[in-house]
Amino acid sequence: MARPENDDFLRALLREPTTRTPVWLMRQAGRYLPEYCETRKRAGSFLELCKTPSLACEVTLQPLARYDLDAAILFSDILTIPDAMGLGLYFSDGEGPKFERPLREEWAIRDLAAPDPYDHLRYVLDAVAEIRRALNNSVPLIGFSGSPFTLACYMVEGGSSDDFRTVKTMLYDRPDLLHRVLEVNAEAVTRYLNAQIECGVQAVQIFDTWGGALSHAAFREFSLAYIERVIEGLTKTRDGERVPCIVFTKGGGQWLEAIAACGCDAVGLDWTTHLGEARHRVGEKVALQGNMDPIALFASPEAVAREATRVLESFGGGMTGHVFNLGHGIHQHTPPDNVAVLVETVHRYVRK
Ligand code: 1CP
Repeated sequence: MARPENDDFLRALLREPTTRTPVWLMRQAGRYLPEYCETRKRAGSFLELCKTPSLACEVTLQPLARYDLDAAILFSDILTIPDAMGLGLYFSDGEGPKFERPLREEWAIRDLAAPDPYDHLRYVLDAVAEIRRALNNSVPLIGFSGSPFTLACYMVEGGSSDDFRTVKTMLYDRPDLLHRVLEVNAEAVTRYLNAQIECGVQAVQIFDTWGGALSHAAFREFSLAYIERVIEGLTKTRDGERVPCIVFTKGGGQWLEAIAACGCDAVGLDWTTHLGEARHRVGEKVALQGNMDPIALFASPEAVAREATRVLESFGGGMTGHVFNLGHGIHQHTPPDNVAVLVETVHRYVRK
């Protein structure tokens, strides 16, 4: 299988020259798009949307129909893995994701097992195949998973949390139990990403959304070590092409060198790190992805263009290896027209 017609995103991840800076946006399909809200209503719920491949395919393509984006990202959620493990994922209105059976008891942790993605997560793999057919090799498709630790946060807390009190208490009181959860999660994530790769995704991103909530010492032991283990087990090439892996740890800027050494091809950065300084810190080791503050998209179109240009300039000239993105997912109340301004600004920019 040849590379897609527009392969700027893959080229940038591999630090090959590109004609323009490629751009995609974390959570680019979602509630800020009226057409997404319409499809979600038709699906009945967010989970039904995820579990119906034709609808997941439809919403994956929606942002690409509106904007000249350089990659598509599979429409799904990181919580499909714990759902497949039997924790009972549900969404209560306005409260975000929840689990019917959070992982608290020692016996439940001993019983936890990595699901077979071809069985319990078949709907995700079917969506991948359908999206690849629909994209018709125009742009690459990104697959993803949560990091073992970020998944454990939701599994042990039973939902979102402000302070991660339950999972961190386990970390300090019973590190053996948390390590056991993380081992199973690492196995589950590895199998899941490899299945996505086998079914057609051309790059993968590991979302370590909550790694930045850990102490300096705990980050390596409880998050990065398991990301490393996942990457070790990943399929590196498919049909003769490298399948690049991006690691995004929100709040991970201070650990950049360590993250860059975990075996990934690119590191995603939030908006608190200077791209040019990050580039000097990692040298030729990895590409960088990021890192505009998603809230900047609420400002005037002129301010959006100015901020995007500032981010592009901060990466610096004379080097390849920048994928433009936001520093975290796009906010649900973002004005859609400002996203068009952002994408055009990035594509028109000529690197000095
Ligand atoms: O009501 C709705 O429509 C649900 C909102 C929603 C959407 C659009 C959720 C629930 N998940 C998603 C899709 C999603 N989630 C995607 C695909 C969309 C795309 O990128 O185009 C991806 C990549 C995710 C990943 C995800 N889910 C993360 C990691 C990324 C991040 O933003 O940090 C996390 C932490 C989740 C958990 C989750 N799922 C949904 C919500 C609202 C949350 C966050 C809960 C929290 O704040 O703790």
